[in-house]
Amino acid sequence: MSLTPEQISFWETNGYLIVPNIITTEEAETYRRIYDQFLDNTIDTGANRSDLGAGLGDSKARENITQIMWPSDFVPEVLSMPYHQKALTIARLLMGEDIAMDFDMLINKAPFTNTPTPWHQDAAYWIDMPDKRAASCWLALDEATVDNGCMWYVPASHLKPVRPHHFAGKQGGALTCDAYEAEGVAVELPAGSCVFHHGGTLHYSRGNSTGSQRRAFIVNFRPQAMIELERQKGFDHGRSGGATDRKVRNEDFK
Ligand SMILES: O=C(O)CCC(=O)C(=O)O
Repeated sequence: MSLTPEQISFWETNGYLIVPNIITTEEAETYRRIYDQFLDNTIDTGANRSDLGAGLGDSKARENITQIMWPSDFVPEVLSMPYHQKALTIARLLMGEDIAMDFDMLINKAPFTNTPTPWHQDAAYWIDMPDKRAASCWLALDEATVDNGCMWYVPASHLKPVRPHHFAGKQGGALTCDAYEAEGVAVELPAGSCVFHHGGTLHYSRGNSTGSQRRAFIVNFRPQAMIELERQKGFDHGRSGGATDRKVRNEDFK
């Protein structure tokens, strides 16, 4: 994998970057097979599975937005498969050789669940870290469209302070802040393509109003030293306690 200077400059300026075809069509099929074993609970993820859209929708599905933390803890083979390997290579090209995987997660929008992921910046979920380099790679395993919930980004928002966040629902769950589609750009992707976004980049997705799944496999990267700092402070992105890492962290923002 390699990136052009233009791609790196786009990332630095806009806080996101599309990488087409990070995996092949055949590989995407393999990932979808694994993914469906998570969705139908053949692979039981216990407290690592939760509803990111709790209190935000009223779909008949098990969750409004299915979120499964740390799939690679349940299927460690994925760590040596092409997606994690190539995404790490790209993350290092974007941010430096000291970058490592912090965590991975699955976010699925089941058919007709119609629940937007509220506008937020990932940094709002995390403890404050002296080194702010961080990127998530969002891989589409189904074609991602505006109607089934592709990602939207506010370009260059990673260069500005994190906006104040609050819980989107009445009883916790997802965080959100004030932001609007008019500020953003929609990133539609074919299956097998991905988009990287910086930890400070504002993003959101509409609900899935279509009759098929919108499966996304996300891997997050940051400097190894910052991962070690997080773990020292007991912060592991729900590895040990499900979704309990979800807190409003505005007080941490400097
Ligand atoms: O898949 C989504 O709708 C949201 C994903 C997201 O917020 C993220 O990857 O940080």
